Amino acid sequence: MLDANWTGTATTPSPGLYPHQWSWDSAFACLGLARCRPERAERELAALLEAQWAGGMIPHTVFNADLVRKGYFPGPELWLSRGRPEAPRSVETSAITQPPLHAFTALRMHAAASDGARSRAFLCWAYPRLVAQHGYLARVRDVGGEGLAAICHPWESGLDNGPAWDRPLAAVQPPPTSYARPSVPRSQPAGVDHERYAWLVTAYRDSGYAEGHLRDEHPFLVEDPLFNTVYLASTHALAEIAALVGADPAPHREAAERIHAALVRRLWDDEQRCFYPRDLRSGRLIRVATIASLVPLLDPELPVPIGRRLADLLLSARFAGAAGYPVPTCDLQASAFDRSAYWRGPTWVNTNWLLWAGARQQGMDSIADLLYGGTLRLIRQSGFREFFDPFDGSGRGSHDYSWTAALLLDLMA
Ligand code: 9WN
Repeated sequence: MLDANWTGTATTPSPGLYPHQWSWDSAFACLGLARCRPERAERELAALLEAQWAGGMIPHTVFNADLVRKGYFPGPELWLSRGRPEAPRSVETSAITQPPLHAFTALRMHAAASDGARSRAFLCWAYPRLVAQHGYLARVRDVGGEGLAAICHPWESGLDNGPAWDRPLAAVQPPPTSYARPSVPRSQPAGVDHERYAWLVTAYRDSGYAEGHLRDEHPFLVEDPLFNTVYLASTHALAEIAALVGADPAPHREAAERIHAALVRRLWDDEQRCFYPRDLRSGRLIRVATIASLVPLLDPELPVPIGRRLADLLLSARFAGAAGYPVPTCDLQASAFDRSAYWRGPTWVNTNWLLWAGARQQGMDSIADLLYGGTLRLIRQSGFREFFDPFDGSGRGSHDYSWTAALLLDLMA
């Protein structure tokens, strides 16, 4: 299936619904391809890094020129990257990013490589590009000033219509005539506010994708625990890659220390015993427990008492404890929970994988086993679906979804 989804430069997330290259989908695909198709994994990560913008931003979508007419929205006509001096010349891309899992993935690819010399040469090529990606996040996205990277659009979180974005998105008020709904019908996500999504893009685009616009005017700016934990894990990986390619790991270690400290200081709510996103426009935490609240398990420096509280929350009746097919992406007891609505409740394999890697990181073996077994059971029962009902495990969304298959390969390696 992954071979069938290969375009020659990337693994499409799902051939019909998502025909282009996506940033974090490619990272997940590479984790799965690392052992069985190592050269292809390098080609895939290289294709993404070649689409990097001059300031270091890795776009969340790289459009396949042969397929743009297939009608995926948001296509290149929304972003208008072509001809922009800071955008790549060879391909059209989006102008926002996604969770920066790439340095983490590159290190795992190297660890799995049987041809050490080729793999090291790839790391030498990728390292300065990954450094530039992290430099962009530190320079442009640390609007809060304490080390975390802010996202400027729900699409950047990877969890597009997650309930944590409801409140900050409601504060975004597009002018009535700003945008016409696309005529192309989309099966997912259900219930998304396409007007607001598109308006956020056009407001940013009309500023010339200006860094100052993001900092001073952009109406949606949030520090998310999933995005920042992935950023932290990749920063640790960058230190290890630096040592492998003969560069200085010290600045990456310092950056990781700063991100870790800010993650706990700014996003951990000790009273509610939960990580929450922080809305930089209101200055407040967004107190909806979602799967993103649990991802900081991937922080190797997580204080032990916080790790225990996250484990309790994960196993409670709010998440794994009352779902036959864990882990639901939203607190089962939250009013926003919806068992079939994309990122508002269903179980996804990539978030299960992040929690599985986090549980292993914390030495929580029984939780890692639960996530491993539960994920295999879902796929055995329902196939390589995009997402799954957390109560009966039935498949939802598209078929032949790449990261579901790729992460199964990694789990079983
Ligand atoms: C917008 C490709 C992507 C994933 C995201 C998922 C969905 C796009 C969409 O599909 O987002 O980027 O059209 O809804 O939410 O996580 O990367 O699989």
